[in-house]
Amino acid sequence: MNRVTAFGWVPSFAQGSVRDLRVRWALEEAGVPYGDHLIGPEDQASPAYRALQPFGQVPVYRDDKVQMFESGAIVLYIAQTSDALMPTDQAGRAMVMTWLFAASNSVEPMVGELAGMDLFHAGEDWVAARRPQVETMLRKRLADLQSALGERNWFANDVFSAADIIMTAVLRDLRHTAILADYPALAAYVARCEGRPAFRRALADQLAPFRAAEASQPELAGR
Ligand SMILES: N[C@@H](CCC(=O)N[C@@H](CS)C(=O)NCC(=O)O)C(=O)O
Repeated sequence: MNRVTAFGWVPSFAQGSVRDLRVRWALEEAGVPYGDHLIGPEDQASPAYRALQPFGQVPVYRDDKVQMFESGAIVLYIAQTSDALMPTDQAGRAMVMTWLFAASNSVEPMVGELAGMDLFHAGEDWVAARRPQVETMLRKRLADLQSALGERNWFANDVFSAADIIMTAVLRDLRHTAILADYPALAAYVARCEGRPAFRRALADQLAPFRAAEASQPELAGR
């Protein structure tokens, strides 16, 4: 059985953003059955888990051939086994890899810096000084990204691919802000991706254990 590690519970700000979502979504799009292995802080710290994921993070992915960490690499690996996520021609595959790395390396660092300030350091003095600069740089990057998308529906080859999984996951990390509304083509793109049945199933499967944990431990709800 293919297996993905995920957390048994996370605080509400992280629910729907934990990176096992990317892998679940890729597997759903590819039609690959899988199970999840839910972990908590003790597992994260254990030598056995560190042997699988050196930083104690999720996701880890295992199937009968490979054992991997890093969500982008895992999604790329799954894509290489499924033409639902990557075309078969070399030029098309190169474009998927290009946009997947663009999401991770050219968009995510700015989104991550902004989200990190908002979610972990809100109200701190240094954030008041730094956040406007980060938002300005991010908005420039989003404007360029929107121009690059142009009239197309999807980033690589104008066909849904693994690149759209990573790009959407990155852009969704702005949903605590109204920024994306200023880039209507990107907002519509994210909505289009979130409307895919595979995304909905993946999200529901990530959230289900959180709801179960909150039902059995009501003190967790709303945290
Ligand atoms: N670059 C890694 C990052 C993984 C990551 O940041 N995972 C987070 C959840 S989204 C995590 O496990 N955080 C807990 C921690 O760092 O202790 C990937 O994409 O897989």
